[in-house]
Amino acid sequence: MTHTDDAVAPEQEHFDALIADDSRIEPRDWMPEAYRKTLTRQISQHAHSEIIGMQPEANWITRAPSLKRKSILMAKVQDEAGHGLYLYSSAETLGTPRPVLNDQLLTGRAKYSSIFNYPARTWADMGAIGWLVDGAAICNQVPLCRASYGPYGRAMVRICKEESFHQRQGWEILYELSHGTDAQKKMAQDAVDRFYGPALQMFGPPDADSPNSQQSMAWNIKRFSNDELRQRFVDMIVPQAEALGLTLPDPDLVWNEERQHYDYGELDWDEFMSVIKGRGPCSVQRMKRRREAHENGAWVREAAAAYAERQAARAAEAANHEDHETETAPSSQRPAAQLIGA
Ligand code: FAQ
Repeated sequence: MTHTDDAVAPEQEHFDALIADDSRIEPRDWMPEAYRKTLTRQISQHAHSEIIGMQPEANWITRAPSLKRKSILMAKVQDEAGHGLYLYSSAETLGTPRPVLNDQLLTGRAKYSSIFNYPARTWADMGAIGWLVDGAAICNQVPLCRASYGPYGRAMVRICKEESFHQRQGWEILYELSHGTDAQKKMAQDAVDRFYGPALQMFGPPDADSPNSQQSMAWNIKRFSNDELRQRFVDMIVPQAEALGLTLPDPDLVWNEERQHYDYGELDWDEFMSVIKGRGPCSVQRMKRRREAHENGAWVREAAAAYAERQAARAAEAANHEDHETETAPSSQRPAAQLIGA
């Protein structure tokens, strides 16, 4: 079917009406190619972030200070793997198979969150990651539960519930340390000092330098701009830092009575750009580890594929056998549907 230039195709009209109505787009609905592409990009990069994001914390599983801490951290890292899987599944419903998405990550064509290119140096970093990184993730992701694309929004509901637990466990680690010995308090403060700026950068570049935001907001994928969410996060963590007895490393952080928000200092956007281009402190190490893990997992994928193939062959054989039996059975034993030719 062709359409004149000024006529809106009926499928586009239907899509626009769903968006205007704040309804959901589902995988079988028609959608503009640019919408599909933007979602595939955002959801898959989010999935890659969850998978790469397992590394800084996984490094601390063997060094956790107690059995209880070890099992909590292990559960958290497993949750991140689960988030990656829901998100890859959600991205696949848009038509790009997972091996292709994975290849985009392994060949460096797809991004993952800047935050995971920073090292986790001490046990207190597990606290700072939980409190600040998961805290920023929640701030950013709660609005995504209402994303216009159904499978993404639904995946985010479950992810956000788990992220809330993650943030609480980070807070609790920092609380214990900040109320412990002088050395423990110093370790907690040092972790917060290192993670504060990078956590604020997780929300993406300032609005004026965010090429995707406007269109993503018009499509009800993003509900708030990068700066709006960053501000919400700063307003949330200032009183939390006070409750922890820790400070945030920003001399320009001050309550603005007029705006009813905290003002905060300029972030290092040159560093951010350098990190997202693959030049972060741990970028090379993170990608190397991911490629190794992928190679080491080849036998699992092969075994799973062989098993699925065998199951499918067995199912086909059983179906053939059943057809043969029903065809040769006396009519009194054949299923009713077959007798009436349905
Ligand atoms: N890092 O135009 P915008 C987590 C890229 S999960 C790297 O503003 P957009 C859980 C952006 O992709 C954390 N790249 O882009 C956890 C774009 O490049 P492209 C991940 C970034 O998409 C906790 C370019 O810059 N969360 O933490 C970043 O409208 C603990 C221009 O930017 C999500 O992915 C960045 N920080 O907004 C796991 C949430 N920011 O693709 C383990 C879903 C921007 O055109 C342990 N995603 N870029 O080449 C989003 O909400 C959005 O995609 C934004 C970026 C807000 C991240």
